[in-house]
Amino acid sequence: MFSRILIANRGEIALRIIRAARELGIQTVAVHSTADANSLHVKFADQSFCIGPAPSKESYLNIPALLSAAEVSGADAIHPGYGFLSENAEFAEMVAHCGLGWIGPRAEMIRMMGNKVRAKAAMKEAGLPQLPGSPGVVSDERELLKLCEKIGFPVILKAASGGGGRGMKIIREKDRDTLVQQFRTASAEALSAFGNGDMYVERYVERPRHIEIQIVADDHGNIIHLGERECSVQRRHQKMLEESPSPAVNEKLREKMGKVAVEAMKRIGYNNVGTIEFLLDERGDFYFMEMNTRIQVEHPVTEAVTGIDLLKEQIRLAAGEQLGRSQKSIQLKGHAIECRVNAEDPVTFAPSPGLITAYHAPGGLGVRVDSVAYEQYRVLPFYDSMVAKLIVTADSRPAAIMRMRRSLDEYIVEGIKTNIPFHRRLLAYEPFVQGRYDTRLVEKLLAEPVPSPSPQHR
Ligand code: MV4
Repeated sequence: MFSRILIANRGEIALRIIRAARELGIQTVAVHSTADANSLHVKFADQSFCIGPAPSKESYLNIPALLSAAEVSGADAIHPGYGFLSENAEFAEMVAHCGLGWIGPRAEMIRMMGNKVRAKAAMKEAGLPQLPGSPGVVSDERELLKLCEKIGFPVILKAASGGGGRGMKIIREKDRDTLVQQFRTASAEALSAFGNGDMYVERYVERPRHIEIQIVADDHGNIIHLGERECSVQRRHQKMLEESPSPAVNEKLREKMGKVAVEAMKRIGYNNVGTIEFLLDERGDFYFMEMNTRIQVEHPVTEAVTGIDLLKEQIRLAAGEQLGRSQKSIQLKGHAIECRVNAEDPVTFAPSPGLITAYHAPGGLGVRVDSVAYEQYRVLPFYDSMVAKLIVTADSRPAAIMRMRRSLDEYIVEGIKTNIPFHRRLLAYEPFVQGRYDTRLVEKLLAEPVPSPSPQHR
């Protein structure tokens, strides 16, 4: 087992990693930018190092500074958290070359999944169902036209190095000029955004749900899944709320998705934790979309329904320990919902960094708050605007919704704007309450007239 891990991250996930490490008896090393010097992840770690000024490029993305801190501190492994360098294969490789443990999958897995075309090809080979589409990169406009004829409209153009919805174009009908023009624009945009203009094409699924399967794998070939998370509640590809289980997935479908996911991971020799994203269409058919090779923001909903500490598992597995659980031992119990509480305007969604002047987090049975916020904490403009994850667990989905509503009502955050009022609306929105929704839910909600706030929320 590791004896000291360095956390190459900040905010709630850095704290979450510290908590897991402590429970495993592992010492922790925090790194921070000058702006984060007083943050809780620095206070709670056994050691800390300032690695640069506030901008991420000069601090949390500063590889030489991170590796130096690892060396000076005597750390024997690095946990990258999510975002920042968590899916940077070169960094994972350098960490390994320095003789340090990498708390994540092997660099080759990160590299494979980072290129969406390579990932699709590998996952097709490994048996995951896929939408009709280009077998690889679309080489030119002639090939694109031919492929679209075969696939049928609508189609979607995606960037090979994209992901998370960046660099996509939907083309609804067969029109040569539109197609060629959209292809050129998309490719040019991808080139400037990701340094790679490679594009691929797929049949476009209308009104899909985004369902992802959590994978846990050791270095000895043992692989299981921990069920699914429903991630369709998004705005502009930013997830706002996640739940597990998905209201759209029954036992039979879960078993089917889980089985093909685990089988595919066995075939490629995947290790550590990972998430396979699927599109689920209205007929109940599902298709591989992308794979994430990191611990995800929304991992707590899976922890809540499985009772498994995913971070402790991840660290243990990275140290070479056996999984020590069978698929049969995994039982989903109850229902969990996570709301991402962001420092942003609830109507315009513009970031709203600043000083929190009053703070009181909800509590009580079945309520978990993962956050580094407190009264007098300053939400910084340099980093993402998530200030807390509010996770509730209850016996059933209706009970979880009631618990989330009362938790949101208890949450006091003053001095900055937050999206808590948005979450209140969402938790009262009939399509959400019914569990009958798809990736357009937030758009539909935002098209409705804004209700006037109830007396206790003014
Ligand atoms: C799609 C799709 C429909 N058909 N692919 C968006 C994020 C990126 N990972 C893939 N995305 C989509 N790919 C096909 N063939 C619809 C989306 C999509 C979406 C997916 C998941 C969650 C929210 C979404 C919002 C809009 C579009």
